[in-house]
Amino acid sequence: MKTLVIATNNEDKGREIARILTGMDYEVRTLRDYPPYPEPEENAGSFAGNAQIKALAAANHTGSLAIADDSGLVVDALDGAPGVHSSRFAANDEERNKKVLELLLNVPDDKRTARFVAVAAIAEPGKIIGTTEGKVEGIIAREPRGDNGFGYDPIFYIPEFGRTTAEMSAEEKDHISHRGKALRAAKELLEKL
Ligand code: ITT
Repeated sequence: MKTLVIATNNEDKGREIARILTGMDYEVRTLRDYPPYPEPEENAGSFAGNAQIKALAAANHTGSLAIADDSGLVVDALDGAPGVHSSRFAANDEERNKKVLELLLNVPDDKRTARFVAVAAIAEPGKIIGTTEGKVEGIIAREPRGDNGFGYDPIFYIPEFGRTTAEMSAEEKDHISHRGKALRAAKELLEKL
């Protein structure tokens, strides 16, 4: 059986990726199986570029096929921030959510549009095999709600569902999420290899 390495250091993300990729003909591993892992710098300035950097670094380090996801929250009223800087926008998830809510304090409901974006990249040593993208549209809530998920989920409200993504079950979120969409497309690519 071929090995597929999930290239993330974010355990919440890793869990979502492993869940969405289940049922494939690959032995799924993580970077924790290959210590010590020298993390590459994510300096491409785009989700696709960063996903490719991470996938390629992991494939080169492990000698196996690797899949990485670069993702983030894009807020229209903040000119796309936090965007590719989503994981570094403040010290921790709670502070990051607080910062977005404070920046949007005087922004009316109809201008609070945002989306989660994920790009998945698949690489083998020395070569990018493909990239796929997924998005989910929502608005930034007025206060955090819900305990599921991670990151910005408590402030990402989807009007159609009347809930934040932190108020959804894992299965519900996978079904509609940016990561679910990008990874299901990546799964199709992997199945053709
Ligand atoms: P790796 O680079 O090791 O994969 P990371 O957390 O640094 O881990 P990213 O650079 O892709 O990953 O940053 C993604 C950030 O965007 C993540 O830390 C969250 O703050 C946010 N984010 C991404 N997907 C999310 C989701 O499904 N729900 C909530 N927040 C999310």
